[in-house]
Amino acid sequence: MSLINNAVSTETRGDVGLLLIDSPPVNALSHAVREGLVQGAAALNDDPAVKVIVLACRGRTFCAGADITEFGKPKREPSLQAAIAALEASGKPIVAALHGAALGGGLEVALGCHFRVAVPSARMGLPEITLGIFPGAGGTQRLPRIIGPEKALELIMAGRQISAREALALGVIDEVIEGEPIDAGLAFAARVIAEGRSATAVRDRTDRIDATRADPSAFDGLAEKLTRGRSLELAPAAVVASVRRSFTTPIDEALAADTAANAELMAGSQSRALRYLFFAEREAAKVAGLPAVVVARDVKHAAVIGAGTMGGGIAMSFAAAGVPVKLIDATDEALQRGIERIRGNYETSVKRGSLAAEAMAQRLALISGATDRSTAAGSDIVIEAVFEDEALKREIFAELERVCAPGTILASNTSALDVDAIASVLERPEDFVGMHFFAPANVMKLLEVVCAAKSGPEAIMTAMAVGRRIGKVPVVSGNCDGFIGNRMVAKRSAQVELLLQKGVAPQAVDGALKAFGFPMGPLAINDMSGLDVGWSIRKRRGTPFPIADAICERGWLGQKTGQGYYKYAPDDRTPQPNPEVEQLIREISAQLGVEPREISQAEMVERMLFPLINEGARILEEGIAQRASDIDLVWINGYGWPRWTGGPMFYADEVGLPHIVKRLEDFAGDTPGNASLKPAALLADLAARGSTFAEWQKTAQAA
Ligand code: T1G
Repeated sequence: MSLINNAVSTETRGDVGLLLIDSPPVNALSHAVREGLVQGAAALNDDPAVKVIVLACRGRTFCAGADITEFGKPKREPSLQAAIAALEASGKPIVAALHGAALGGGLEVALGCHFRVAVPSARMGLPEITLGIFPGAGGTQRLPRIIGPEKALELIMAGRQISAREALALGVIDEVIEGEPIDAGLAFAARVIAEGRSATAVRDRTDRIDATRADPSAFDGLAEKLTRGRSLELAPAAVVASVRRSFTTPIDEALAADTAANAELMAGSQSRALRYLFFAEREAAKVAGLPAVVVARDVKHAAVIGAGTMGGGIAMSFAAAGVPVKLIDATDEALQRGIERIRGNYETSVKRGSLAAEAMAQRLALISGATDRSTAAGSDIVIEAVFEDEALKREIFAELERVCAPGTILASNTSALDVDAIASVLERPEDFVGMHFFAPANVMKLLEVVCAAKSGPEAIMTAMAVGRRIGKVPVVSGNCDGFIGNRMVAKRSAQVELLLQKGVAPQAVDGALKAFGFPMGPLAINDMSGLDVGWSIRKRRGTPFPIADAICERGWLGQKTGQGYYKYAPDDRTPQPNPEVEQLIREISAQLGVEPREISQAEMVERMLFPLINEGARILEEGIAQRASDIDLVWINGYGWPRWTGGPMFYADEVGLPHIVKRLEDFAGDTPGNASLKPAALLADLAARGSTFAEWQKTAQAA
């Protein structure tokens, strides 16, 4: 073996040369790897004994793509495009032998090789769009040349990963190989030599793009469909433009255009935000302050208490991850209703084509039902999801503790109660933790793992691990009213009510946040969830909202009653303007003596978002959230905050904290006595020092 550098080596095995990347953890295409590929390929080309070259990787995966930590830093040659061009120009055919994940630049490297083979467990994809960029190292030019522009566009726009089997069917790879990937790659190379197989470089193929070049109408239609509703994001349009170049523009010209377009995206704030979130998700898995060697408990069986919408959604999440789950409700009737609701949800998915009929059967088989809580014994985790009644929850946990063995994780899905009060009935509070799912629980990715004062490290780590296993993004939260997300949303709700009082129509309020990138406005969401939910909380807290309360008093509770802030036609969930509500708003504003005035969309956005960011700062001060980036994940995964703006705290840094402080002070001026508009000490301090939440987080982590 001869080392090219610390990341790449070469070897010869008879007449096959091996070009090997070994750069843990994921063989990302750092400068050393790129340079090693160019020099290694040249060395093996110079070796007269070598007829065919195998490119493979050591460790758990082929190559996870460009090194994301190098983005935004000065570029060093060879670029990834240049390294791939060197492989493609190799006089001796190169076989890429894939295992683990071949993603982004990793797959682009493989597309520059002359043959691609993969072990059955390998996955491949071009996920760049999730980072706000596109596969600019030739992925948008070469993939269309082997699978056609339409299929390539679909994969790249979705950033979807495919299995080796699907890759073979599409023509992305030449063969699925069995066994240890390097050996199997070498064996394939030996056959290439024995059979005298020749290969055409992908760049020279036109057979799969000719049809689209002659008639691009199918491509155009698909592009229109896939970019619909995504006009605020920069990357989707850039993907379309680049894939279009694959059949309209000579490849070298297209590659040069790709470099320029991608550099612009990479330097922009959307890509910066999306890269930040990539690392934020990995960071969130780490829980500060726990002993170094905490091991999550193994979860083989789960139980959910309460077969309502929430409990059913949680059970569906476990079933989707292949974990057997028992759904428990007090009466047979409630249980059957719950199971029927689950079946109905699955049937809708099958009808829509998003779930295979066999998968539905498999998932239903994993969900069993019971009416006796003692049958939760034997589960490794029990999640309580009954309605918000503290006495009932205490009774349930006292019983669960009696019937379940020590070490069983006992979790509450409460969103509104004090987790310490619930845990106070337990003899083993260390096994207890809050697990706050978001509706619909089978779809929404956010999971707040709420630590009660006595929650043990293992309970916390198990909740985090099981959350990830069932496809959620778990974020640790301390115990406070509303935890992270709902505590912040309450500040936005108060401002929404004030905007209505100032005479802004519901559709204008919602329109402002939709223009910012939220998929739905807060009032349409309230109508969907039912306005009585917030009404009862306000009554309990003694915090009336004159307009919201007046709407509820008239029995207009949202979609379920045919009207709320909006009107709904029968069997139609589209919000329509509601003249009666607009009239009511005018009357109440007049009673309150509020002078109606025009408020720009930009001001509405600031009025709704800055107080929520301010509350985020308090949440950080109090240690309720571990880090600013955790708050961002809460909003992105649970509240529809547009990913490409990075979440509230990242966005605040981008806007500039001094501006936020100033605007909060302006708003406090027209609503005197509103304590939540007073800048949080942390926000005021960072703004005064010209600092950011990101810097604060870095310092806090270093300490
Ligand atoms: N660059 C740098 N670090 C990376 C990385 C990457 N591409 N991928 C992963 N890591 C780090 C990660 O932060 C973590 O670090 C550790 O590796 C293990 O990752 C021109 C420009 C490969 C499926 O988007 O999807 O190519 O936290 O915890 O669950 O077209 O990592 O341990 O310190 O996720 O086994 C496109 C990103 C790049 C793939 C493995 N590529 N990676 O998952 O481990 S853009 C991607 C993944 C591009 C070109 C463009 C996953 C994985 P730490 P992990 P895992």
